[in-house]
Amino acid sequence: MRSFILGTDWGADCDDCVAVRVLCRMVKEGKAKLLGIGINCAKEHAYASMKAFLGQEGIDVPVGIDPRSHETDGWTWTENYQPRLAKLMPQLSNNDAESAVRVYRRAIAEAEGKVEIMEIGFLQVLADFLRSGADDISPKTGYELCREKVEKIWSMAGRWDVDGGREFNIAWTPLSREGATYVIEKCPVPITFLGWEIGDSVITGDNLDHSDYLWQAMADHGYKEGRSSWDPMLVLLAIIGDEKEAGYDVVTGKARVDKETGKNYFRKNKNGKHKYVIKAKPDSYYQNAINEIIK
Ligand SMILES: [Ca+2]
Repeated sequence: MRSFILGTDWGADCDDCVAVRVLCRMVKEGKAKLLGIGINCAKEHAYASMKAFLGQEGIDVPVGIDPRSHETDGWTWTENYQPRLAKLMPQLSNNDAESAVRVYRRAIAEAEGKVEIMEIGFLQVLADFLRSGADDISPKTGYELCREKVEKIWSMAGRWDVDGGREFNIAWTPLSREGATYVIEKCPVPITFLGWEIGDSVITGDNLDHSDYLWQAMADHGYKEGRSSWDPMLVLLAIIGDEKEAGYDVVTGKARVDKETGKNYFRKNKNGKHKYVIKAKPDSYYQNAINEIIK
């Protein structure tokens, strides 16, 4: 069975909740193994609310946070779905969480086989993992661990239907821009991107029972009628593990980010390490697939 790590900006939007539901259901059905989660958006209740959500799903995995990400420029940290979830785990706070980089390092170092990484948030933790040095977990650097043990990275990031697209996960903060630039330049393994333009018009979660805590989380975030599916589409694509089989065409080449503006660019090259996907099916195809899993 293929093994995964999830990176998420848990709390920035509620499609991450839908994505975590998809992932947990796939794990429970024996279609994927989840080794750990790294939160790269450390709102006050990030750790407790994630542990509570996973607990409701019946999943127990290591969860780390990026402690630098609790404040970002230009962002109003409004209340969202996290305080309600965190009440289920009142004994936990962000201080109880390990750093997300350590969660990544341990999961990858200890994995028996190859690991795949799903990133549905900012890329700064992955960048810090690549830059990490030897420690008590492993004598290898993050770059070495990645090259030897990571099969592939699946990333919901970028906007690829226009040249110079600008998207939240890459462009939002100096930290995210630097992280994305570093990962895209330096990461030694293939990356498939699912861009903003793919998930925006695919609405999911509109079929949930109102007694479902996933629906409550979406409602608490302001999306009672469903939300765009950037993150659950990325997770489902990664678990299927083949872009064509998942209903996408691919463009292959080399991605690039302008660190100052956060704009992303792509140069086609059939030997390139990067891919971005284009929908080969109508929106209802992806919508139905996700809604069927999460209901
Ligand atoms: Ca996200």
